[in-house]
Amino acid sequence: MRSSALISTLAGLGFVSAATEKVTRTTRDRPNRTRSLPVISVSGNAFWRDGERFYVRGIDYQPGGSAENTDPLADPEICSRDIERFERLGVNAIRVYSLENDPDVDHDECMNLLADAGIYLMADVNSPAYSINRADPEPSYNTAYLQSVFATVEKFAQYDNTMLFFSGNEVIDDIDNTDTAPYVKATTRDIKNYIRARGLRTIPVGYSAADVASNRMQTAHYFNCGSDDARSDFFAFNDYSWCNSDFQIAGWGEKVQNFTDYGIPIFLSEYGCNTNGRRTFGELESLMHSNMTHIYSGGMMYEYSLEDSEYGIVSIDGDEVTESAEFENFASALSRWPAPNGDGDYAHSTTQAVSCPTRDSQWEVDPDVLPVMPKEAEKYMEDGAGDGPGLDGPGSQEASDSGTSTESTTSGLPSPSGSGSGSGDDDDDDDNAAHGLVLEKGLLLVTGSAVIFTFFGALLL
Ligand SMILES: *[C@@H]1O[C@H](CO)[C@@H](O)[C@H](O)[C@H]1NC(C)=O
Ligand SMILES: *[C@@H]1O[C@H](CO)[C@@H](O)[C@H](O)[C@H]1NC(C)=O
Ligand SMILES: CC(=O)N[C@H]1CO[C@H](CO)[C@@H](O)[C@@H]1O
Repeated sequence: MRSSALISTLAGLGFVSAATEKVTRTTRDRPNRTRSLPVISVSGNAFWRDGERFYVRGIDYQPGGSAENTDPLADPEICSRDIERFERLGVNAIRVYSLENDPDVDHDECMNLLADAGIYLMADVNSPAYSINRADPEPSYNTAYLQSVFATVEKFAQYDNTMLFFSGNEVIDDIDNTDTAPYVKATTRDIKNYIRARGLRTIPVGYSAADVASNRMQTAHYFNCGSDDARSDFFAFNDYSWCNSDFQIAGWGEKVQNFTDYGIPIFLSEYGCNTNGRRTFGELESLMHSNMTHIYSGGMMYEYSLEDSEYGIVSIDGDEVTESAEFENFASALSRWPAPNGDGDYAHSTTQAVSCPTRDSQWEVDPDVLPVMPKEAEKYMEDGAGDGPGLDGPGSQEASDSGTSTESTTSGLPSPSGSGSGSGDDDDDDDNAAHGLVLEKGLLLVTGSAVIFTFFGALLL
C-alpha cells in the first residue's frame, strides 16, 4: 500500500523510473536527480541553514544494530517505511552508522524521500570491516581503508541533505586506547583534503566520541587543536548521563561550562539513558534552552529501532513495525520543546582552535605529530576514489599491503592534498552564498617556532 502511494507521488514528480527500477546505477550528470534542501554550514560555534541557526533534533537509525551491518538507505522499501515515522516524530536529522559505497547501490530514492521530509543525514564514513583498528591502529590506517572512506564521501557529498560526515565513531572508547586518536585525526584531515581536492561541496567533518568521562575533554581539545587542515569542523559526543532526570542532576551544567570558548559546534551524537524507566526525553527541554544553546546545537536520540540493547522506540519484525509508548513520548517532547527562535546567543567569533591537550597517563598522544597520508592514496585526490568495496568487501584492517603511512608530520604542516592549507578554499562559496552564508578562514602567522592560526570568518547575510 505504502509503496504504491509512494510510486504515484514520485511519478507526479517525474521520478517514476527511479521508483520502479529498484536499483539504478548512479550517473553524475543525470539532471534533477536529487531534490534539494538548503545545505547546512558552520560559522562560529553553530550550524546554519539559510541564514538561520540550525539545531540538531534527530534520531540514530541503525535497524539490525551494528552486528547486522546493513545500510537502511540502500533499500527504498525499508527507508520509506521508516521515513514516514521520522516525519511523524518531527526529527530533522538521522544518523546512519554503515553506508554502502558499492557503486551499484543507489541512494537517490531514500535521500530524496528524506529531503522531501526535511531530514538531513549524518553519515558515518566507516563500517565494521573498514575502520581504524583500536587494537592495532597503525597498520589499519592504510590505502584500502582510505579508498573506502573516500568512496563513501564521494557518494554522499552529492546530496544537499548530507549534513556532515563522522570521520570516526567511538574509536577511543577507553582510557587505554587514546593512541588511536592520531589516526582518526589524520582521517579527518584526509577527508577534508579529499573534499577540497575533488571540488565537492564543503561538508562539515568531525568525530563522534564515546561516553568516556575520563578523556572527553582531551578528546574534544585534540580534535580542535593545531593545524586547520586536520581540525574538525564540529565535535559530537555520546552522553547517557541524563536518566529521566534534569539539567542539574545530570550534571549538564558542567558540560556547558567545560565547553565555553570551544570554538566549533558541539552536539550530542547519542543521548537517551534507559536505566530509569520509560523515557520522557526531557533532555530536549535543556538542549533547546538558553542554558545550552550558546554552546550546544542539539542532539540525536539513541535510537530508532529496538535492538538487544533496548534503546529503540519501534520494534521491527519482518514488515511489521510496532511503535512503543516511547515513540509517542519522543514525538511529544519534540513538539513541546521546539527549536528556539533567534541565534541562541552563539559565539559570534569565527570557528577557532583551542590548545592541544598535554600528554599524560590518560592521554597518550603527542599533540604535535600526525601520520602523513599513505603515498599510495594520493592518487585518489586527483582521480577520485573510484568504486567503493561495499559493506561486504574483504575489509581493510589487515590490508597494510595496500600502503601505509611511512612518515609523520608535525602540526602546522598539511599532508599532501589537492590544494593546500585551509586558505583559499573558496570553491563552494557560490553555493553557500546562495544559501545566505559564507565562511572564510585562513591566515597563517609563523612566530618563532610557534605556529599560530588565526581565523577570520565573515558572515555575509
Ligand atoms: C570538565 O572538565 C574537567 C577538567 O578537564 C574534568 O575533570 C571534568 O571531568 C569535566 N566534566 C565533564 C562533565 O566533562
Ligand atoms: C537551567 O539552569 C538552571 C541553573 O542550573 C536550572 O535550575 C534549570 O533547571 C535549567 N533549566 C533547563 C531547562 O535546563
Ligand atoms: C522538477 C525540477 O526540479 N525541475 C528542474 C530540473 O532542472 C532544471 C534546470 O536546473 C530546472 O529548470 C527545473 O525546474
